Amino acid sequence: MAVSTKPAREKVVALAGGVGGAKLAAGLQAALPTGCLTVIVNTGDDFEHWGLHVCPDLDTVLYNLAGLNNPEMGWGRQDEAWTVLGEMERYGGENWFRIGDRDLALHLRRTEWLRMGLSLTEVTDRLRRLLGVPSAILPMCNEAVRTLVHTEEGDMPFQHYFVRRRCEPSLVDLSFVGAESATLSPEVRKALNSADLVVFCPSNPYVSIDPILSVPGLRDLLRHSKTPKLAVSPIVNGQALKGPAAKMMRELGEMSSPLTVLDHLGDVLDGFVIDRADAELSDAVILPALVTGTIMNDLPSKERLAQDILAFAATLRTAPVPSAAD
Ligand code: FO1
Repeated sequence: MAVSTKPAREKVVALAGGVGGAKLAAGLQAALPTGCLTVIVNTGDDFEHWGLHVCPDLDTVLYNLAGLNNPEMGWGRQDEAWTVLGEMERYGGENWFRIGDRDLALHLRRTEWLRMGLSLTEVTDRLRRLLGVPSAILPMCNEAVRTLVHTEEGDMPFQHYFVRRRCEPSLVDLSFVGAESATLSPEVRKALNSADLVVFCPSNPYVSIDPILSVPGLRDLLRHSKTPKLAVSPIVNGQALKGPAAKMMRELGEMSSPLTVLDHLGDVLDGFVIDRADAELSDAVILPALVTGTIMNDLPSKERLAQDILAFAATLRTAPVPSAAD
């Protein structure tokens, strides 16, 4: 009889932004029994383009968990075609944000369902079922929360800063417009309340994780929960695994280091995962630390990191609770 290497049916919630978050989510999905993973995804990057409701991080997670992601670009669909983008250029349509033909079908359907009155949570669940994804994917909330980037050149909506301006303008601050009126959806609340482990994926702390934590009640729920919560550093050897996190840290006057990530998120964490390249920092990590390989190039490396994280979390559960005198 074959012996399963998959762990017991513990429920894991992953908090994720785009590419780095989606990679670890795929590893967790592979490492866990079917249906045990819920991914709560940043929607601060969402915007309207060509009249369509675009949710870049939700789609990056969706495509990764469906095995349909484009590994070269990091975002969008594999085997993509660009006929519509070319035709849009012919008609003077905006072409700085590239929506491929296959991806376009998803955007049309999502926009149609939202206009019919479905919530973003319901639409996302329909899409993931249609793509055969066994894990739950939840937007951080149903209301519009939009990341606004304050730069030395003025304020910019997130995608204008990130894609149109290639993150070139120097960052001054960020705000999450609409966050004060957002609410915890019943699905997000239930997932967090019933989780056996919460994993902060190696996503940008400022523009992927902070918007999620900006949903009123979410940070407090995590802070007061007894469930182990750990984060994987998106900074390795002073560089971001992907995207502008290291540049942003420097522009905000911080060191581009895993310790800056820890400092930023530490109040909600019980453990921290850093790469072997940063092993010498482990003594400076004030929480229980796991030093392991965090670079994910293929499914085996994603699944290996997920297994390391699950084993580390088990040690956090059995560790004696420090007394106030410690
Ligand atoms: N990122 C780019 O750098 N250029 C693009 O043209 C682009 C198009 C795009 C279309 C659909 C989608 O879901 C994502 C897309 N992204 C693109 C990625 C995305 O905007 C960013 O990676 C995230 O918002 C940051 O996580």
